[in-house]
Amino acid sequence: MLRRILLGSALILLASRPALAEDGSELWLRYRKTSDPARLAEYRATIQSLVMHGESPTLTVAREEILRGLRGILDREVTIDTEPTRDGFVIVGTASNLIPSINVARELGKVGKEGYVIRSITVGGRKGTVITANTDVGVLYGVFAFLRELQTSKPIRKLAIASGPAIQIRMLDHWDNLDRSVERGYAGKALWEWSKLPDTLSPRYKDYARANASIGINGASITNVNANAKFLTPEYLAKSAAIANVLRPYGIRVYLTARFSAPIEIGGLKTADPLDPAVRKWWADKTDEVYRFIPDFGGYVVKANSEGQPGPQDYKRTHADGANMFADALAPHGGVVMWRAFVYSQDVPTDRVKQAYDEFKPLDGQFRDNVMVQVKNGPLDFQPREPFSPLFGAMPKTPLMMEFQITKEYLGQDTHLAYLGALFEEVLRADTYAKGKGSTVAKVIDGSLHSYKRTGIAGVANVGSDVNWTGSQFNQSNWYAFGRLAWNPREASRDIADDWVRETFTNDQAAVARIREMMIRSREAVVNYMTPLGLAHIMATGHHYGPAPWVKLSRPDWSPTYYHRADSIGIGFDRTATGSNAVAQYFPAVRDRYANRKTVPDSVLLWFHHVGWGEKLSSGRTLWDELVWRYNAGVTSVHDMQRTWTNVQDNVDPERFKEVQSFLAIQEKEARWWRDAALTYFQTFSHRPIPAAFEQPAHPLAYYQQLRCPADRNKPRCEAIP
Ligand code: GCW
Repeated sequence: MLRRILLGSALILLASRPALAEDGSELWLRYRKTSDPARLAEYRATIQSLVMHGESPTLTVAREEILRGLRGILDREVTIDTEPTRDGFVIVGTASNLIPSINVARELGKVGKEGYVIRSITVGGRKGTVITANTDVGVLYGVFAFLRELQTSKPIRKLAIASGPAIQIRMLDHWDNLDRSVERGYAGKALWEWSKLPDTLSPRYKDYARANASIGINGASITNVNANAKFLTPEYLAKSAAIANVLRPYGIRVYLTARFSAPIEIGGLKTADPLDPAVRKWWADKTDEVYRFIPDFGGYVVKANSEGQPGPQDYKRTHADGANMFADALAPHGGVVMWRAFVYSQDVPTDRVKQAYDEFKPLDGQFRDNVMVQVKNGPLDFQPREPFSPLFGAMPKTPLMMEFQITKEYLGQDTHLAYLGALFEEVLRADTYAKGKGSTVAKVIDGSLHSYKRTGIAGVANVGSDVNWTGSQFNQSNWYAFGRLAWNPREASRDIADDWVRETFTNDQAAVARIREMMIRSREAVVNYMTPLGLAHIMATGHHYGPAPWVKLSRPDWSPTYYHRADSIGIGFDRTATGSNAVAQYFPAVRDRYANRKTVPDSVLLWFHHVGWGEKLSSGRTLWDELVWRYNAGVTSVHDMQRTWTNVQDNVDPERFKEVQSFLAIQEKEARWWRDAALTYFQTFSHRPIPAAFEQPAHPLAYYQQLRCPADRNKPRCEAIP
């Protein structure tokens, strides 16, 4: 009887204890108990004690992290030892903190300053594991890598891992404003609580740092490139310094965006001319001041003479004059300036996609050696698909950084599931032929092609104040994939997705495979239902969310009609010699492949060619039929994604399952909206029917043209979409 009463109350207790909220806030650092019993037994036998010497802020957080991770994964505490005196020791530290009998000098010689070595070893007859590196931050990265092995349920009895980053600067660019709005942010407000800083530090700063360090990110530009000079005032430098203090132990340096006209706006000068001595002195003094606040400040990110931002051309100076001014101010402190190549102007009569190359290529060799030129992955603007920017490979004397956009401005933003690992990989593996076959974009970025002394890669951040950090559960995977590829640009996006799914959702083999394959195909799905066959920039004006291929603005370079050029003959932008000849900016092998209708891949066909509606493509279908086919394939892919997700229901917690499911429902509706809006519009030119085998658009064109979809996710969406 007593037993029954006790049992009963235990049950009540259990039922009333709130379940651990699976809201996505833990990202991929969930550290849940290993689910496979055999694996758990292996881990418990192999990891019994922690031996960790050495003191530093970075080693402290490394210790904190490994204990936290092991506690969760093993579901028990590990013993802290001073010596590896029992089987199952894990010894962690830089070589100088280890014991002399562990010799890993040879491996450490290969992994560089930030790399790590994880190896199964025997010391004095005791079996254990060593996690070591040349620096403290390398140790931290090693700890995260070890925890990843455990979280992904890998065997750990015979570890022999050695890894170092291929790229030096691996950073996130936040487009965060002073009022906590985020340009192109779809995850709530900015992380940085400017009004409460520097006195109050949100605990999220530290979790942000942990997440970044876990994937090797070592820089954060914390302010918008559409910059506000106020960020450079002492009041705000103190706030940035407070953030830098939290990020520092995690190996992350802070960068700031510099508004070119700051000397006028906050310095009281009459000019911002980069060759004016007073202006140069102002920046030198300002930079000294920044370093007094943030001694390891990384440098400036600058958007100049782009989309209305001030810049050196306002004073008839070149981008090199502008960049070099900052470089000179930063050089005494070891900082770098990241000068963005995202420039175009409606006053320049050429094709917008040619302008960055035309502007920057002639400047190769004119930049100081602490200038890096930051180039978007494609020549236009973060579209679902673009060919790689022709600048990659074209500036052998100037270190070019890659700029990817993790926040999916043009790929469905918060709600649509699109795994960008596939996009990043496609660009990194693209062959520029700058020095013959095999001259991939990755080799430009990692410096190996042109022996750049500095190397870097930036991702426009998708994080914000939302509980799940990124606006959706799956958007987390894009942050993750960016970091992993920044560390190793040759890694397969499929493997990265596999790890992410295991760390984030489940280690169940079948479920992992299903979710991973869904992710791999998701980006192409978006390409198909938004901009198939090399179409681009046919999104609605301003917010860039829904379709609006019919829009014609007074600025052609912002107009969808400028980009698709549909007419009674066909569709597409002729960028060959008979058109804008943008294709000539590529090295001959690439140029010839793209310029030739017989060899250009369908994926970029309409980017380079104006193609007749009735022309036959490689599929045997006419262009029009192919367009219809692709738009429908996009919708079908979303149906497949919905089915896949339903199939993994048992492997995913109900909270996140539901959230993803409801977003997929939005995506399905909106994929059809995209398809029907685009096809009914393009049909006004092609005058061809949508083959009967396909679902016919539910409404006439006029209906789609009057739909409005607000950019703000908190406002009602396009509810009327069928
Ligand atoms: O993609 C476009 C965006 C702008 C952005 C700009 C840029 C920060 O629509 O919002 O401004 O690119 O990269 O500078």
